Amino acid sequence: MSWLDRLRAGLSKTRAQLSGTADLEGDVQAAFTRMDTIEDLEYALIAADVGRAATEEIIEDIRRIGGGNLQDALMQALTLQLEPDARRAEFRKLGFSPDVGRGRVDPKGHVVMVIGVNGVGKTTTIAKLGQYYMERGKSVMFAAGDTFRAAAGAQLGVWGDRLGVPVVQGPDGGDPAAVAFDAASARKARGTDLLLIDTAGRLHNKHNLMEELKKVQRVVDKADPGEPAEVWLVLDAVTGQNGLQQAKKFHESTPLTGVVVTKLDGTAKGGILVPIVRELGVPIKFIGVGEQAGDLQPFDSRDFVRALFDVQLPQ
Ligand SMILES: Nc1nc2c(ncn2[C@@H]2O[C@H](COP(=O)(O)OP(=O)(O)O)[C@@H](O)[C@H]2O)c(=O)[nH]1
Ligand SMILES: [Mg+2]
Repeated sequence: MSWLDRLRAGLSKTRAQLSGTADLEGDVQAAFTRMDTIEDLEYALIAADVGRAATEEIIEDIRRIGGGNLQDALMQALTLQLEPDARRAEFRKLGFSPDVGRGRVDPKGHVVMVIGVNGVGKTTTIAKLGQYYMERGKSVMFAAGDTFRAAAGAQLGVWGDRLGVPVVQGPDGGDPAAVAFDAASARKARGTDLLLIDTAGRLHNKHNLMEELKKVQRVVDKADPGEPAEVWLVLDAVTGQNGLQQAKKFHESTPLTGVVVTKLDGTAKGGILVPIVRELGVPIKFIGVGEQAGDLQPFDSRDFVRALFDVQLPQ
């Protein structure tokens, strides 16, 4: 299966939800004369977790586009919502350029710290990212910074063996900052291109997860000044608005440079990407559409929207 087929398959639940609720076959003018089409569309977007504010803007943008096929207009308006604020304003002013939404996923620097609550897919995503960057010629290391859950280090170790990626481990229950420090020092000494640091998603009450993540960040900066240049939050699309609220808390304490949204294959609420972009103001770097190492796609708003509507992509 090509990456595009995987993406299309992964988004099938959200697609079924949208096209099953709203009739997108007609043209824009007709839709605005028979308001029930627009109401169905609003309902479908909200049911897909796009959110009210974005839904209103989407309808406004479709009105602004003013003619042509309704699905085409919806696709343009949705693509716009998946762009960060500044770019969105620019595109509204200048029109829909063909270059809207091209993803850029090369990390700045050499260290990416991966954070998020338990079960969202952090460890799996690190494995997928390792494969992705190795396929593109980068050397990769992992750090097993989730020392709280006994199985977490072993899980990353298995992925490391499978992919041929060295994994820096600490003792179970040990200090994650110590593992991160050792890994960042080793990465620098070896000149490895990329270190991906796994972290805990939950701790005993007496510890504070947010404080610990900050500490991991500080010691990495001590071992290798300026790193981690990237902090990516992994968010499970199935948790929808809940996940978004958690993401905001993480962002307040450990400013994020990117988001990876996982499990888009398991939900009809793929529209959650819109409030993630709007409310977090952080770019989505990758999306996960399955459990295999290849089920990770760099996020590209245009490809995403086209795959969502099963429209053929140009090469
Ligand atoms: N369907 C699906 N499952 C995923 C995806 N990403 C991760 N998972 C699964 O989610 C579960 C938890 O993943 P894990 O990496 O251990 O989460 P962590 O606790 O955040 O490290 C595992 O069973 C993964 O296989 C995805 O994109 N789609
Ligand atoms: Mg894990």
